Amino acid sequence: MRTISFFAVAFVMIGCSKPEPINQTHTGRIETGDSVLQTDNSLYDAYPFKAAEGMTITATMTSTEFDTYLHLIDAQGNQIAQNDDDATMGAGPNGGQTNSKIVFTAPTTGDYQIYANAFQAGQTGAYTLTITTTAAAQ
Ligand SMILES: [Ca+2]
Ligand SMILES: [Ca+2]
Repeated sequence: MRTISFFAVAFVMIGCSKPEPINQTHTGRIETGDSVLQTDNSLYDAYPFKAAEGMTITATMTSTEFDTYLHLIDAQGNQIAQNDDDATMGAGPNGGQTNSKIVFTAPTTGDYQIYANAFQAGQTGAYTLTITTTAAAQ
């Protein structure tokens, strides 16, 4: 019985090795105590997810309270995409075009993170983040 259970678990793990597309919406706050970006001391929240090679990763971040910034991080901790302002994402604080969007094709199957970040140190406030992945083209 133990042997059968072991193989059943192994099969499930193999079946999960190719991530399914996701569609996630998060509301959060950039606030004191969040992670600090080493390059400019701005604050961020990290959102881990999985993607398969060839999937399109789309992330959007909007806020009416601060200037948003998005980073896409790979499994090795390298930044592979970033965006400050995307004019299609609507108005941020004071009507400025400060909201962010990343569209990127996953280079490998594995773990990724989106950093939901403020443009400058000291900026805080509420935001909405979406992360979607779409199946790789066949
Ligand atoms: Ca936070
Ligand atoms: Ca921005």
